[in-house]
Amino acid sequence: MSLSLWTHCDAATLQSGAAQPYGLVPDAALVTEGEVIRWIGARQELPSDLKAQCHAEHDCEGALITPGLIDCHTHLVYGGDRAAEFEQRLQGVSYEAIARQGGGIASTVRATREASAAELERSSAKRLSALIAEGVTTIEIKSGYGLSLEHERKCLQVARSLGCKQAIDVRTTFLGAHAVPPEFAGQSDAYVDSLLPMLQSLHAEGLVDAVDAFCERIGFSAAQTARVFDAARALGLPVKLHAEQLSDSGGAQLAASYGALSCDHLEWLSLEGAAAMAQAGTVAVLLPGAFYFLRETKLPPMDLLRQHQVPMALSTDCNPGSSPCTSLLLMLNMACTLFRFTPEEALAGVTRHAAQALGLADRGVLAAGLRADFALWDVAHPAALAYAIGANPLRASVFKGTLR
Ligand code: DI6
Ligand code: FE
Repeated sequence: MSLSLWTHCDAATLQSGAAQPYGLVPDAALVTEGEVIRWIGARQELPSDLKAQCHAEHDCEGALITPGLIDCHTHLVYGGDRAAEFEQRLQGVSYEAIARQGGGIASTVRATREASAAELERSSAKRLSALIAEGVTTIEIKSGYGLSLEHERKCLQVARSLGCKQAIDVRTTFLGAHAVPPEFAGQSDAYVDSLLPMLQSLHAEGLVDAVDAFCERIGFSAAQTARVFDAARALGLPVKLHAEQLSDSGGAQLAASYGALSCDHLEWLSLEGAAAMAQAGTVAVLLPGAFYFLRETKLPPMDLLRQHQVPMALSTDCNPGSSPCTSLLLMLNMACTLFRFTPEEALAGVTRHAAQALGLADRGVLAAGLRADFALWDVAHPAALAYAIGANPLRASVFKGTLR
């Protein structure tokens, strides 16, 4: 396998416990071997025999290198949009009230069911391209707007297909327990019954990497969520949960008891919930786009999460209802301004901790032996990535060792 050398750069490795903030290595060198990082460190310490084996050399012209960004919570594949609902909300109708009137998620379910796979792929590919253009190399995509075997399958197949056609790694999550579809109106338990064989089929078809649910008073109860998680556990699939977004439903404790990879949203997280997550090693995925777009006022308990040393990830939550957002860089900025993340916490939130939220140990930091997914930025300091609003300083990105 041929080796490539990357020099004339500073590297923010994001390695945990590094002596320097951001794991920063000034004047770094990086050696890739195929899809993997073979060596990274200070250029002066690069072993000469390794350097001699490098067939290609890339001059990064002073760029800052970070791990490829990871968007660990998206609902990227959907039909239609909710611009009219946005107008309603601006006139004072709440997100929950719209959902109760049959709008909200249900309206996107209608549009998603009506769309062909090709149409869904076309609209989703545009959103995905916007994320890739900001250095995203891994994305999680949830189902949850199909809500029947046929339409959940269609959405998950579109997600897989996007991952085959674009230079990005797609991880899929089954979110059948997102809302009760119209054909099960008033029968949410019967709908949950139907999810169990649905999950089995989709998993057998290789379409599911993890399982999620919306545990909320306008979603599913803790008991219903537990049944979905039992089905996931029987199939050996990891779980994650939309928890405590609009109220404290005890979802975090429940998810932690299943060893969940992550709990997401968490504005209403309690002390007990945070302690349970810390104990289980569950990542907190915070979603400032949804907080902003729904004009929420209850902040996630950042100090509680820090005290319990719960790893914090950040994501776009890209979806048509609560976060129609395709900029992960904007989330860095919003996490700092709205949630009081430090820029270093924010960058760890879209790299190291986002990888952890997906259960992926082979990426999220720059280190020997890990995937050669990284981004080259036209910035002098990593804090600049969280600082700018609406700028895109990406110069290039590398996916599995190849410039894209
Ligand atoms: N919470 C969210 O923020 C998204 N899903 C969820 O369970 C929003 C989904 C939507 O409004 O379409
Ligand atoms: Fe979400």
